[in-house]
Amino acid sequence: MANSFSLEGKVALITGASYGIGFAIATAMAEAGATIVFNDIKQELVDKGLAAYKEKGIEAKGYVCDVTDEDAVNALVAQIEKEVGVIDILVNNAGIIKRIPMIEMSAKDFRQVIDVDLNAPFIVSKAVIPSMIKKGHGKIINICSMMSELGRETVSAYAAAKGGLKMLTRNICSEYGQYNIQCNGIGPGYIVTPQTAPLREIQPDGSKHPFDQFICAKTPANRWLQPEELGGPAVFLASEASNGVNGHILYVDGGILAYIGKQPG
Ligand code: NAP
Ligand code: GCO
Repeated sequence: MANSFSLEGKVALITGASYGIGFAIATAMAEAGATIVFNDIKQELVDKGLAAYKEKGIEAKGYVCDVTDEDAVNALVAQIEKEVGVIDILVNNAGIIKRIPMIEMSAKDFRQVIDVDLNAPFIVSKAVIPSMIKKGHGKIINICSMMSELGRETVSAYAAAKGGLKMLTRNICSEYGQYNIQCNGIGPGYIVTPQTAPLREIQPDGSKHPFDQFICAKTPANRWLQPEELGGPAVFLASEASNGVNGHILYVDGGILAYIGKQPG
């Protein structure tokens, strides 16, 4: 059974993985035996990521690539296949959020979030699937969100993208499952990363950010999750242990979606 969780001999591309959730998932996959390849949008971030992986004893390969640029993504995949090998595991992790009330949000801002969080997973998946078909197997993991299921104020573009990503996950499953390609999602709850730092800022009076208090009250364990807590679920969905799982969104949220929330007082 242990071998079915092994990623030995597998090449994993994790997008936007210089730090944050992508870095944590890549680290876990490396510990399971995968060869790690990642990209980021700026060379300085790729260099920062390479140093961080090296510190953990991981010889990752890093490339500069904007995942919204289809030509750049196709060139990246070709370069990886030439320099490292065919991509067995793709994690569509790169993402942005803009927290703006919908009627104050420009169409440009809305489109930018959709571009990174939904169009890019389409572009990168489209680039890697042909070689997965030729190889006879593949794993695609889309990083979804609580906002794949729930809305909240100021995140209309992000929720629309992550809701769409849930359905793209199901559609890749439907179209390519016949080629032994499994496409699933991970839906993280509220994770301690730079993306959520503004929601956890200590207030001038030294108190916790109201949103921080809100999320703790919505989480049965009364805490935010750490990026490392996504590693095991990601290794599972990247391994042969999950070959029977397809089109599924695995929520790693500490129970938020199951819980009405702690009563005040
Ligand atoms: P993060 O700290 O903001 O990291 C996002 C990464 O994506 C950064 O390395 C960023 O690079 C990269 N990126 C952004 N746009 C890119 C582009 N066009 N091309 C290539 N790379 C790009 O975010 P995170 O918290 O680790 O989140 C990672 C994923 O998990 C995202 O999809 C996010 O929506 C999702 N998620 C996060 C949480 C959470 O609570 N943190 C919960 C659920 C889902 P730059 O630094 O150069 O922008
Ligand atoms: C927000 C947060 C969330 C998290 C995550 C929750 O503003 O509500 O940024 O969107 O990033 O997606 O699963």
